[in-house]
Amino acid sequence: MSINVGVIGVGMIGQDHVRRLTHVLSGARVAAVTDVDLDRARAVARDLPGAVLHPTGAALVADPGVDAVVVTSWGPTHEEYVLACVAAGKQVFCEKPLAPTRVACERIVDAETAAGRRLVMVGFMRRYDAQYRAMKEIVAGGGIGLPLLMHAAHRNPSVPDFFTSDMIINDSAVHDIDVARWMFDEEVAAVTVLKPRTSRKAKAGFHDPLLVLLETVSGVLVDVEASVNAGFAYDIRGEVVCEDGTVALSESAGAVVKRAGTYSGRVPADWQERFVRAFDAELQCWVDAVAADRSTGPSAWDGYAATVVCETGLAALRSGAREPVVLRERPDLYGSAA
Ligand code: NAD
Ligand code: ISE
Repeated sequence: MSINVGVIGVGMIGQDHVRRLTHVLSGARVAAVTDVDLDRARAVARDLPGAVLHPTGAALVADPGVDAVVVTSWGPTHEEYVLACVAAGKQVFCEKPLAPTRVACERIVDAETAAGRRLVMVGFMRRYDAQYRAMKEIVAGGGIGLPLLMHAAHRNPSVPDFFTSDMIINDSAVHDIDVARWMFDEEVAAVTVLKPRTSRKAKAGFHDPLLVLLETVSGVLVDVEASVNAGFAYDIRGEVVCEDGTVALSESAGAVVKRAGTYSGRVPADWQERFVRAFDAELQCWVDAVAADRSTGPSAWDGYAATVVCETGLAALRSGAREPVVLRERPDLYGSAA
């Protein structure tokens, strides 16, 4: 049986998820779409046999022909749609961020807790990347001792004009924040943000790059270099330093060329290229879970915790000080591990 998915927000990643649901994954079809830009939604619907074009997200969620919903609209609009799905008892895959503020995420956590079952999955796709998974398996296996540190870099080649300085933390580094919580199965306890010399390529008023220092509850330190004008490519790095060894992401080029006394390989152009398989795997996992009527993946709590760490990071950026992360009590619904 194929599940009928409704997609709210068919911009860049929304269209990419429509493509993978339609042509790459199994067990789902896109049955309905909407967007505030209705012309855009109409154009997407035209290529989807039998898909319904809805005038609003609320109408799409209420459609009895929609079994589950993908939310890929702008971050500040996620809360409304996720809450509508929870109220309707429909599973929802929400792209990051779950919502951009702590209070909005708390409203979602409260609604889901009151519903008594997990219906929300947040799109932290790095958890489905083969390299990050291999790294986590080695750390969790304990063969190289307890983790002490993680070095990470998140280098974007460039960003669009609408990108703000704060987005370096809450749009880009949010992925590294989720990785830190997931890699070590614990919450982030404090954040410090350091400002190296600013790149000449940064817009006026931007601090780029930033060095975001996360401290986990047990004392693992994670340093994240977050750059959005790296220029050369999309370069994602990670290395966990343990007591008896280290484990690092490998280069993602499929092949290394040796020529004229040099060796070289491709660095991905953008996040779509670097994480294409991870996006496929995360959405297939969600489709399979919806079909089996169970929950999976990064939860609303994970979305909440990541947003709180981002807010704390922005406070640290402004204060220049080490800022403690204050989370509310974790509801039983979400288990105990981060
Ligand atoms: P986008 O601007 O290309 O697309 C967003 C779409 O949502 C647009 O078509 C817009 O018209 C529509 N929209 C806005 N408000 C709406 C509303 N109230 N109701 C319905 N539609 C609405 O943006 P994007 O790059 O596709 O990003 C969308 C979301 O996906 C963001 O939350 C972003 O952070 C996230 N994202 C995640 C990743 C990742 O790596 N996981 C990558 C890119 C984007
Ligand atoms: C984008 O929104 C993403 O989520 C990408 O994964 C990230 O690398 C990029 O910096 C963000 O702008």
